Parts: sequence; structure tokens; C-alpha cells
Amino acid sequence: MRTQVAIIGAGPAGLLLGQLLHRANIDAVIVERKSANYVLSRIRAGVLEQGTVNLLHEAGVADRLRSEGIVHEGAEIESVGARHRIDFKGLTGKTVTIYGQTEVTADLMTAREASDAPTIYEADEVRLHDIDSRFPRVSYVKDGVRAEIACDFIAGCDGFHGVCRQSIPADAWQAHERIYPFGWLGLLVEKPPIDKELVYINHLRGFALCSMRSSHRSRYYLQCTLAERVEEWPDERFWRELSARLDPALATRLQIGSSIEKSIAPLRSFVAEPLRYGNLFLAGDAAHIVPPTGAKGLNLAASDVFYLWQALREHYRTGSNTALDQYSSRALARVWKAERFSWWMTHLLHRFPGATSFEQKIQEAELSYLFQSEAAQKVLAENYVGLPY
Ligand code: FAS
Ligand code: PHB
Repeated sequence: MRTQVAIIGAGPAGLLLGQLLHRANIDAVIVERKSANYVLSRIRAGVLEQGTVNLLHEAGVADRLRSEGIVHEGAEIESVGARHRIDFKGLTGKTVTIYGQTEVTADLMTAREASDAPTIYEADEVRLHDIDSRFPRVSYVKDGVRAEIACDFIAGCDGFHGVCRQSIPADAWQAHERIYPFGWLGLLVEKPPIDKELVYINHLRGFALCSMRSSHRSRYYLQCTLAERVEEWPDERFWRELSARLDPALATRLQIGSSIEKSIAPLRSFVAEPLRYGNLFLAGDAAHIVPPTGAKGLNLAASDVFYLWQALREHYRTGSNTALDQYSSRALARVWKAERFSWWMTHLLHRFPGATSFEQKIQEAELSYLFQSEAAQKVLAENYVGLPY
């Protein structure tokens, strides 16, 4: 098989890039390790920046988002009984939209099927070949039969544990990493949210987050140790611990029920540099990871895809490689600002095991300053709603 762009991974990054390329009449084949149902079963992000919403509109996949997405003009931060609303709209003129990553992925999969563009699911032994040549190739095994794709470019959209970043010679890239000494235990429940906006909580017992997917489906997170396993957290224990971390007035509004999904995610900050090797371009979680505290992971995947789509479109329309040559530096400039914000939000809101009394006092001063300073709130707001592309 031959195509112009081989995309590895059918998560949001790979599917969004495939859809944008299709609308630009650029041929792309998507190769995905798992089944479509498996990809859709993963419960992940919930907050979309305006830039991501705009790109989904550009991709022609925003009809359901327009009718079902919930626009949020602010969010609450609670600490030691004090609670403060960060007014995104008032401080930046911008908002965010609540619409689950699962829904984004489903909308992109529907569009992909309608386009008849090829997507190979359940592809085993995906391998990249000659990525630093003008004739890169992708091989894979499907139903026991080995196949190969010749292409001009490979887009590595295969997530943190994918094959693409690992295909780059060790001396050709550098990792920058921070691993956090805790994880997030997430629970999804078919019950109305506790509040009309998200509530981030810094509590002596640990961080908690009250989020949502719709007016009847809620998403909650608890900071947990890295030693814990989800089997040790029956629903009753989760609701008891969440209630203990909520302000009593808020706790009275908590509607509990049987979990639809429950999982533990480790937290890390990670960036691979550069994002290009030969004709392989990394995008999304294949290139970088952020702790979910700032709701940036999915949104960074969108901005990477925006830059790569623009660069590939320029190449095929004009023959120029200028934007392709600039992709890595352009994407990394935005990635690092989001890495900083996510790192800062994580330090602001979590209980770090072994924190010294000085570190604890600094966190309290940071929160107190945030609650008192409109300038500090504007800095948080402009990063949360998303910096410009
Ligand atoms: P993805 O990981 O979504 O997709 C990569 C795809 O590549 C997968 O379908 C995988 O099966 C496939 N793949 C892997 N190896 C392959 C191979 N060798 N060959 C072919 N295909 C291969 N972000 C937020 O903003 N908020 C959150 O609350 C949040 N929660 C998260 C919870 C968890 C447990 C995880 C892991 C991430 C979370 N994220 C969150 C971040 C998440 O939303 C990512 O940023 C987003 O999925 C990035 O999308 P992709 O880059 O497409 O990567
Ligand atoms: C979510 O709803 O999954 C979510 C929302 C905000 C975050 C992280 C996760 O910061």
C-alpha cells in the first residue's frame, strides 16, 4: 500500500490529524494497535480549550459538541475552608467547554468511517523503517498477515507507550521528565454534578477534583499513593474519602451511586525533544505528558496536530518544507508553557509526601496570594483557557 502520510495511533491526535488531512485532500492511513471499541473504552480528559473547539469545528466534527458541550466561564478552587471562583470569562474573555475525550474520539471515528479513508485497527507488530530517508515505511501484522505502507511522512500519534518515539535513535533525542509521588484515582458515575462548575480542592488529606461529563454524569478524582490499586477502592470507600475532602456545605450536595468506571493514573511531566526525526513527526502523548491538573493533555495534542496539519498542507500545496522544518520548535514553544502551568497547578493543589514545613508554608502563601490578587487569578485563567496557538 502507498499513501502520503502514515499516522500511527487512532487516539484523538491521530484521528484529528487524519480528518484534517482528508479535508485537505491529503491521503493518510491510520494504523492502530487496539480495536475501535477499546480506544473508546478509555475514560480520560474532559475539558476542551477554545482552540481545540475551533479545530474540531475546522475538522467538521463539532455538531454534537455544539449541542452537548457545556460552556464553563469559571472554576472553583477550595483550600482549608476558603473557596474562590476563578472567573475565566471576566479575566480573559474566554471560556472552556466540558465535553469528554471519549465523545471527541467517537465523533472523529464517525467522520473517519464516513470518509472511507483507511484505518487499520488491531494491527500487531507495528514497526517503522527508513524514517530518516525520503522513503519511510511502516510494517504491521493484521490477522496474521504482514503488510507494509510506503509513505512520504509518518505522524507518531501513538501515545506515551507507543513505538514511534522508541524508533528514534537514542542519541537523536532528549527526554525531560518529572515523576510525581502520587496518582489520581478517577471515578465516573451517572449522577448529576455536585456544582455547576469544576471544583479543585487542596485538602490536608490530599487533592480532590469534582468534574463532570454532562448534567447527569459526573467525574471525580482523588489524589492517591502510587502503592494503591483500584481493587482496594470499593465505591463506598471512594465516596467516604471524597466527602472527607469536601467542604461540609459542598459535601451535602454530593450525589453518590455505582461507578461506571474507576481507574488510577500515575502523574508525570515529560517532554521529548526534538519532535521530529527525519520524516517522522511526534504529536500528542507520544511527544509529551502533563499531569492532568491543568486539563492540558488532550488540548496539547490538538495544538500539535494544528501545527503539523498546517505544515503538511503547505508542503503538498507549495512544495515548501519551511513549516515542516519549524514544526518541532513551534509546537514545543506552546508545549513547554503548558508543562509549566500543569506543573505549577499540581504543586499548588496536591499534598506532597515528605514536604518540609517551609514547602507547606509556600503552598499556603501561593493559595492565599491567588485568592487575593486579580493579577494572579488572570495568570491562572489565561493558561487554563489556553494560550494562543
Ligand atoms: P492516546 O494515548 O490517547 O492515543 C494513542 C493511540 O495510539 C492509542 O489508541 C493506542 O492504542 C495507540 N498505539 C499505541 N501504541 C501503538 C502502536 N505500537 N501501534 C499502533 N497504535 C499504537 N488529559 C486531560 O486533559 N485531562 C485528563 O483528565 C486526562 N486524564 C488522563 C487519564 C489517563 C489514564 C491517561 C493515560 C491520560 C489522561 N489524559 C488527560 C491525557 C490524555 O487525554 C491524552 O492527552 C490524550 O489521550 C492524548 O491523545 P493522543 O496523543 O492521541 O494519545
Ligand atoms: C476531567 O473531567 O476528566 C478533568 C477535568 C479537569 C482536569 C482534569 C480532568 O484538570
